Amino acid sequence: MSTTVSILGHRVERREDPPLLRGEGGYLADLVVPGLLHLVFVRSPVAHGVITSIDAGDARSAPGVVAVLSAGDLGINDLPEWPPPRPDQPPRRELSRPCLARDRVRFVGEAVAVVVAETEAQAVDAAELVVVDIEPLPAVIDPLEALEPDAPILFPEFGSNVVLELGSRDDSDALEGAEVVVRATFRNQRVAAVPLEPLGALVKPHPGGQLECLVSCQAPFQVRAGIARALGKQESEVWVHLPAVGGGFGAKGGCYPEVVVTAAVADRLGRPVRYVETRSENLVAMTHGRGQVQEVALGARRDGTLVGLEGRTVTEIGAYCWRGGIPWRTARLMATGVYRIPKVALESLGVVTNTTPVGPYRGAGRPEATAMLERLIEMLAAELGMDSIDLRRRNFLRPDEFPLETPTGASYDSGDYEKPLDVLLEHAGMAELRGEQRSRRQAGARRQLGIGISTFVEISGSGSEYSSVEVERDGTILVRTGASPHGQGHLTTFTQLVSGALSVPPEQVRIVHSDTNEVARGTGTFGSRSGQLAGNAIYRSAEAVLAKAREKAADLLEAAVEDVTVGEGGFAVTGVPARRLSWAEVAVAAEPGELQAEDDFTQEQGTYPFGAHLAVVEVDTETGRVELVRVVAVDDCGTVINPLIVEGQVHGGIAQGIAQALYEEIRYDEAGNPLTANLADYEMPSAAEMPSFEVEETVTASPRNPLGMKGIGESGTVGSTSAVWNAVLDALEPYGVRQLDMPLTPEKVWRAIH
Ligand code: MCN
Repeated sequence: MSTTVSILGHRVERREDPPLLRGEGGYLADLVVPGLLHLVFVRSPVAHGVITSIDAGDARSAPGVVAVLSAGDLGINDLPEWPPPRPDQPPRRELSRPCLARDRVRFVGEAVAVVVAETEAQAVDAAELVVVDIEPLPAVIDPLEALEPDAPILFPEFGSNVVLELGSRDDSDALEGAEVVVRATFRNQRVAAVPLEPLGALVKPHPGGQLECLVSCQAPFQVRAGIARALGKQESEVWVHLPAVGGGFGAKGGCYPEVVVTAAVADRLGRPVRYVETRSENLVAMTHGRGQVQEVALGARRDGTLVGLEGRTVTEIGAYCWRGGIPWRTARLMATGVYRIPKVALESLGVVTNTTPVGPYRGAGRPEATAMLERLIEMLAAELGMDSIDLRRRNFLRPDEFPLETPTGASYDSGDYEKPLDVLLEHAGMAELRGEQRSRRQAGARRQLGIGISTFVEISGSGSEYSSVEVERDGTILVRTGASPHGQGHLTTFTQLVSGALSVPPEQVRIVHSDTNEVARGTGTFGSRSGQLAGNAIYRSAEAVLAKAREKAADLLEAAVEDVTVGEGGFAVTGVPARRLSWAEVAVAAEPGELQAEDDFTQEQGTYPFGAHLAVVEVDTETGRVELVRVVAVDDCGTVINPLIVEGQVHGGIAQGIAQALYEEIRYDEAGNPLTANLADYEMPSAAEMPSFEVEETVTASPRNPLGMKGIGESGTVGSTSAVWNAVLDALEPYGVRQLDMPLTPEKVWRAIH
């Protein structure tokens, strides 16, 4: 048996990995259920149109088919707009999202009908036989075109494609007093989350009416609420629990229409039903991320002091205002980043188009805001003839200014932005890098070097999370958490907290999660929240249980509480080594429920992790190909529970940031047909395209939670995307290229050079 581990800063190996590596994870598609029916969606091939008829006659008589159903058959309530534009505002009904299209389709891939059959192959074949007649309407794909007065309107009852709106560019003269102004239009392109396991649900109706829903998702309690609301049931009639989940990256956060339909079909047919998305469906049906046009200007005095930020951002919402508001709102919140920008006049619009709905994707607004700022800073430095690092330092918010409220309403907790930048520059060896760059430029080398920096702050961990810690009669410490891991290593870090707090070996700790029948309540895993919210809740529950158990042990040992110590093996009395009790002995003597504690740890304002990233690229000036040579990341997520897990999280985030900067882009043709609906057309990189990452950390505790933690799950994407973007544009500087949007594909780079 291994010994206990310290609560914080210990590089404990992930305890969740061995079963996954042995293939024993039990993903949704692998589950074997007797009598299982298979469900396949008939999806719209048209981006915008009116459904005139659905002919399911041939499909219904096809082999193995049990049912073919459309919106009218199932009568499911629509999914409300989420989140509403303002917390105090109710969702607008006219913008709600039907689970199956009723009269109109609004994007290619929208589910129109569902075929249920005895085997998956039969369902796929029968779905081909369903004839959906759609009278096409003009479609609008580009978010700027959707703003034009004569643009096709997606929701005529609402009357405008602008569904979200905050701020104004005319609020004040934000650039007043600026001696230098840089202006630019950036297109932060739309990308896909591409979790290795796509979306899926398996629903079993139980006698008595409860629906057991196994769902590949990030937030089982939200999914339970979503299914119950849509089917008009009580939440107690819906039981959501999760098999192993193969990634989500923000995009599995909500309750998808497909999941609701699967539940409705199982409920109606009284048989277990499974839906598993195909890879191509995943690229059109799962929410996309990013997608923001930024028309902005940054003004400064000649000495580099920033004066103001002015402009307009147009965020793509896709066809339905369903989770698109999350990145829209966060990008605005983080619009001033690590800098003191006294005046901001920013109009933030969210616009619907005939495309796949947009939602949170790792970073969800933070990488968009950082990319905008970090590019503007580089452009401004060039304009001022100033080193961009000096320009950053001159405008950083200072450690003694925290806590502070930014002009766009973010409430920063703590920060020391020079610290990671200093570590970064020392680690990277900037002088040598610049020297190497100079000599390649002088020699007119074919492979030019580019060095890109990004300094950033992001938001993590707002809201609350539930935990319960309980001692079972055999001494097992049973932890129940509302967090819902799908790759983040929670079993390891949460065990670490409990093992350290109670001085018990990790094997003695059992974590229960992702099950609405087993856990009293919960929020879920997204927004880099679980480490700090679930972690602090678990830590506080464990401390409370320890206090109760110590008192019980003192009673049993007939000693004063102050004399009872806890250590490996359980409880002992100071100075009397013979008087000892194990956790099990104390638990057996306790009343049921006596050794249990719950906590709902809440952080209204969240915490603000930050860092500095650097990328070095080689650009082949003859082919336009960009090769990433080095990535150095220095992140500050406050106190760290497990540096190994934190580094893993940073690695994953960096890879996705690089993917956006160099490779990935969701594209449509003018009629709204997806051009990137498979992994041959959508260029998702693999480990082969990545250099080995160099990762360092600094620690600036958050004052907002007992452990001093901030989040780390998304930082990698926030810092790396703009570091790589800046690096490529740095390499192209001698060619007079000032602006080039991501992804920096060979063709785009080559055209810019030539
Ligand atoms: N941690 C720590 N010390 C800290 C902060 C965190 O040891 N100071 C640990 C936590 O205990 C946890 C892990 O690091 O084990 C990540 O914690 P946190 O930053 O709180 O993020 P969440 O657990 O809330 O995970 C969500 C985050 C997000 S928003 C996305 S998107 C994302 C990510 O996690 N999606 C992922 N990482 C992912 N990793 C995998 N493998 N798959 C995904 O889909």
